[in-house]
Amino acid sequence: MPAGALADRLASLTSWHADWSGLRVAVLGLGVTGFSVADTLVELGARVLVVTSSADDERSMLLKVIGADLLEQADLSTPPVRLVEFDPELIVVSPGFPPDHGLLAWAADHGLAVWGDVELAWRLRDKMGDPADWIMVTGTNGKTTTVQLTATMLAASGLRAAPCGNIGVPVLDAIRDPQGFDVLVVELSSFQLHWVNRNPGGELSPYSSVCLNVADDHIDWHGSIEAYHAAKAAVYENTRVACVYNRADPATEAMVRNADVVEGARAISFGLDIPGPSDLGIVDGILCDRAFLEDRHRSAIELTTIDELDKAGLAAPHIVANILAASALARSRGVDARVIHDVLATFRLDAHRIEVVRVEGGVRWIDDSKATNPHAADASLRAFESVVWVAGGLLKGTDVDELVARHAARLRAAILIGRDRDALRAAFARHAPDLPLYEVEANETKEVMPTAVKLAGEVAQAGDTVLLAPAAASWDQFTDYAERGRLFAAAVHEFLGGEADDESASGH
Ligand code: UMA
Repeated sequence: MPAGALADRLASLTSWHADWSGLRVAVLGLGVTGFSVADTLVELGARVLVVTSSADDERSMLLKVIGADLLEQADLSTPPVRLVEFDPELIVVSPGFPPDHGLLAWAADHGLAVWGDVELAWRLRDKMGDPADWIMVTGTNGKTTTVQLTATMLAASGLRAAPCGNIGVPVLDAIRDPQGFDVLVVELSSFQLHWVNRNPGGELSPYSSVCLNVADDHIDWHGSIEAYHAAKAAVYENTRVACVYNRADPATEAMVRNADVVEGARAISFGLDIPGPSDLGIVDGILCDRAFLEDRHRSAIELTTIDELDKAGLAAPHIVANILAASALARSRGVDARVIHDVLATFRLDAHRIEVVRVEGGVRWIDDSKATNPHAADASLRAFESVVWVAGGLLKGTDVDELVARHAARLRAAILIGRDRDALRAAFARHAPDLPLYEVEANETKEVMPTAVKLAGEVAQAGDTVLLAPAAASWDQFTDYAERGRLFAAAVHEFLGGEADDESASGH
């Protein structure tokens, strides 16, 4: 097909009911995303070749069953002959592929269109009839908690709502769900946002959107902090109703200011201080909405109180910020303040997010394995006064110097695990040369946590918190942050023996 005709065809593919038949699509990656893309496109009648450096047996087998082809080759730095011969008309890329990947460079050289799975899902969102509204959530930290809170609030108000995206459920699975939804709350990573709004016909237009915060993360993938910020900013483009931003993080406000939004969309801020009109915030320990009510210049609606959140283990400042953001999103879609109040009374954080593992002899053992970058570890450290800090892993190009400088005074000791420890060691030498610093040399995954916990247990004193908040990704030593957290908790119980003497303690 001539290039112009192909471009026209791709631009016209904006519906499940369009003609996708025979379209030759190379799908990059065979994780949850790649499989959902291949499965969808085969159902639509496209010809699909999945290209991946590795594939698990089950997905490879399922691909055969559905009728897609698989090209598995460890080194994909240059395009395999079979891919070139397949002569794809479109590439759909999984989020894990960095933009400078050899296959993407090849696609760019040949003028091939590249879509992410999120763009494909957007184009196909009318499968079950009236498309769901999309509420889009990004940010360096707090995405998953905010997405879960928002979806729970929407569902509690009677809407058919589901969380999806980076949270672990590909958006394509959500849009193909036979029951259909009124609202999808879509968690978007910077990897996914990098690929949106690049192709005619595929521009996303969220109902409401939020970037919770931006701090250094994934710089190795994006190539620079500027590119990472630019990807995050895309969340606000074409928003229809509310662009929610963090007034403590001016970068998020700037993103809203610079975004091209639909006429009538409002900018709504959240923060832990007193809210102005069009804001959500806190007055005398009461979480208030001054955005979604008639008389917002003179009054406010109460959502809940810090005391009530404390009872539910939700009072750490960064969690309160997530709650305000989620409330803004839910309120933008008409959820009653009373419903939000009731959801917050029973909501519980997921595992490995400032989770209390044990309180014994006055020492709290906390698993915040989900703190996979310095910004998350910063929020975590702020919630405690005297800390034995277990840190380290893969730093992904981020800078830990400021983090160490800021929190050195609250540390009793630090215990380093993981690969990228030079930067941490150097930061401690600069900012806390007298702090006891222990290094866990264990190479075996199962040795790491027992050694770290033993060192922590020996140095911790009554009143201290032993905090696993690594400021780093886990993949050098563990399958993921969940495994890292589980092994930490298991080591704590093993080290302390017996039953907890105070299970009721709250984390912060
Ligand atoms: N692959 C290659 N070459 C590469 C990279 C990957 O061949 O250079 C192949 C792998 O061999 C494998 C597949 O691609 O076959 C994996 O694809 P993927 O890494 O995109 O992972 P998925 O299983 O599709 O999961 C992705 C997200 N993963 C990443 O962004 C790395 C999941 O987020 C997300 O839940 C899922 O899509 C559904 O949307 C995970 C994550 O770690 C939880 N996200 C990062 C974060 O939250 O910080 C961004």
